[in-house]
Amino acid sequence: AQEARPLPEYVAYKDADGLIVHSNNTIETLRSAQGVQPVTPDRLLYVRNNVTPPPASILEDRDAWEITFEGVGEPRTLTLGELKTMGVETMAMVLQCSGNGRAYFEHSPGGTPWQTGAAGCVMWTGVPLRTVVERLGGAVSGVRYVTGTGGEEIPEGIERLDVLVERSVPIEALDSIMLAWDMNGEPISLAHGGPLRMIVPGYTGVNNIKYINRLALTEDETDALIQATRYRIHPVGTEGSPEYPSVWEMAVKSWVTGPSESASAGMNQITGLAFGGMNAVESVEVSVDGGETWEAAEFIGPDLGRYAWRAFVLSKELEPGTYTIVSRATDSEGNQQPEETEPNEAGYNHNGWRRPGLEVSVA
Ligand code: MSS
Repeated sequence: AQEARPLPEYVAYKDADGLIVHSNNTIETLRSAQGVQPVTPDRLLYVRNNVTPPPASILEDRDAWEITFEGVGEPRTLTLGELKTMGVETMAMVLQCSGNGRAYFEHSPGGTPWQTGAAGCVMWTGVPLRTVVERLGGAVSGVRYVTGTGGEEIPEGIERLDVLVERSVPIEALDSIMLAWDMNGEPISLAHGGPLRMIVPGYTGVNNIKYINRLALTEDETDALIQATRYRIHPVGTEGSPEYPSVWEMAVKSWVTGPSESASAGMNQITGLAFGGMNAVESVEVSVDGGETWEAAEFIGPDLGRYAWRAFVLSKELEPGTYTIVSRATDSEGNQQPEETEPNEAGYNHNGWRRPGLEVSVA
């Protein structure tokens, strides 16, 4: 077996026993550690950085952090301290990497082979973007996107647009976007984007720009490659380009978190997590025979709203034998997880129910 990699310095406080370290910038949560937790604590939350995070010194004086607003009536730069005076709200949201579940695509896409752990449910506190935009004179006419820019320093000699973490999302998201400074009731850690992060509820991880220092309402999508060619849904064997859909809205999804490989005969609690992406999750079914027959699971724990996930359980007697346990969720609009996800070259947006199934032997 491959030796487990140690946690990198900037996330040394995290819980190594509940995490899989793929690389310094890609760390996922073990399913068993996700369990039935309605909110994922920082110490277990997955990490994905496309470039090296900024130095921790950016957190020394959080309220002095500056963000420039463009594409509004009165463009200007505001400090985080000023943003905090404008409004405050708290929202729970599933933060999920676009590549979560990539390991389940049969064509072995390049990139981190995330299983179910590049996802967490997080409470964000911050100011609604709508409030800030209104204070700055409203959106100028003709804008179609909200474009956020990450505050990482781009090293000399590297083409800026090749590595810049800058994403554009459709202007419709303006009404739900939050500029957040707290995560789970604490100032956001460096790993997760402090001092200030753009939160786009229902959208995949990459759209949630950490260390945001510029927010522009724009007519066009950014030319940064992370938008133009990467994070696009395109057929296997093709190159990404702006003609293909971007990874934006998340779809309904669920997976089982326990029991893991082995269990004892008798009563068992089959647990998991389910969310609807853009819509609330409505119901979940569990199958212990690989999808031949299904039984309704029950939600447990609090309902933290449309963009949050919910834990579920099916209490079930299991005789000795081998079981293939899978779950299948349905959202409030009646959308149900497919059995398989249509393959796409880079392995994004996996939400098929079959492949994340658990083989459990009961003795
Ligand atoms: N932001 C910034 N600034 N940078 C980077 O790198 N990344 C992305 C987001 N944001 C980045 C950002 C991604 S890609 C993801 S997932 C996310 O983030 C993650 O988060 P956390 O907190 O978990 O780490 Mo995929 O779709």
